[in-house]
Amino acid sequence: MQTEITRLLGIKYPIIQGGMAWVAEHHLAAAVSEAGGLGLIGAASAPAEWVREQIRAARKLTDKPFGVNIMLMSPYAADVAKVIVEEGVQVVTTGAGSPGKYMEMWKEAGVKVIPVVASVALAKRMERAGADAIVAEGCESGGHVGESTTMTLVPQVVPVIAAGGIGDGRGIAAAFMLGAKAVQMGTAFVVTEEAQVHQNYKDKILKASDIDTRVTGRTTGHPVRALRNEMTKKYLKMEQEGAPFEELELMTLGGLRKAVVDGDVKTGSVMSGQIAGLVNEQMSCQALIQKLVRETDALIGTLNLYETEA
Ligand code: TUI
Repeated sequence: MQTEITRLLGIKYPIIQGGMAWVAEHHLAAAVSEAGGLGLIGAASAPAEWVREQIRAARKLTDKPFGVNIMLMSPYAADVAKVIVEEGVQVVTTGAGSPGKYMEMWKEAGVKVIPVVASVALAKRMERAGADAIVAEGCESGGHVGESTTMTLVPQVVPVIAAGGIGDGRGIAAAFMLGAKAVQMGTAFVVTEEAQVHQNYKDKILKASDIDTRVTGRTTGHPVRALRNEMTKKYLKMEQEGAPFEELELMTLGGLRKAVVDGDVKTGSVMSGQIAGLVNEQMSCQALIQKLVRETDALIGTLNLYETEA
């Protein structure tokens, strides 16, 4: 399954783990990289020194490449951007904004830059700015989402890393048919054994059906997809009634920690993609990646979709 993305990143399989806030810490990232994918540490809204410690801890668990995801709305984004260079991280992915102002520093340091985008326009801008690759993320994803679906977005950005709504080998094969050269998956990795996520959170994903996610914050400019619960119900009601922006924001941002760490899946924010309905089994990262590779290969292994000529 070698593609231009596996070669760029020096990984065995074209499978990248999403840089999920509170979820993507060093145990998960190292396990995914050890299993042949690309693990990511999600810097989210954490201080730069926490990110530095996470990078060093991941290095103790794997000598394979892993990356860091920067959430650009974080107040610490600029400091984290520097830590990435100082610690010699090979790959950075970015979310929730445009990484333009850090691009030069990273490129100079030889860091591979992969912005996550939700629109064709931003993908083109990032390509012009010197991005090494792009993740096109459809609105089936969990967390912060855009408007376009994976099915419509991916073929307009190729070659690309596809994200949003991918949960098994059929999804990966479909993404490759659309012109993707790798995939990024989040929800499927949340329920793995190595993910340091409260069991209540994992159980909610494992039990979810196809229609169980809601998007809050469409009116605040920060639409976030999460599994429906007391919080999403209250949020959507308050949003309809025109509650102030700050009050609404606090419910999702602070709520994610509550759900992931404390296991409060009633009033916390259980961010998840729509594919939760298909994610029904808890296993190790190694077992998951092996299953994905087997399934994908059985569907498209003979089609020669992996390699692209220059
Ligand atoms: O970033 C994500 N997903 C996320 S970030 C996150 S933390 C958070 N939690 C609550 C509210 C807000 C953030 C949870 N999930 N995915 C990548 C992604 N980036 N999807 C869409 C975008 C995006 C959005 C706007 C990229 C750029 C952008 O604006 C760019 C510009 O023009 O400045």
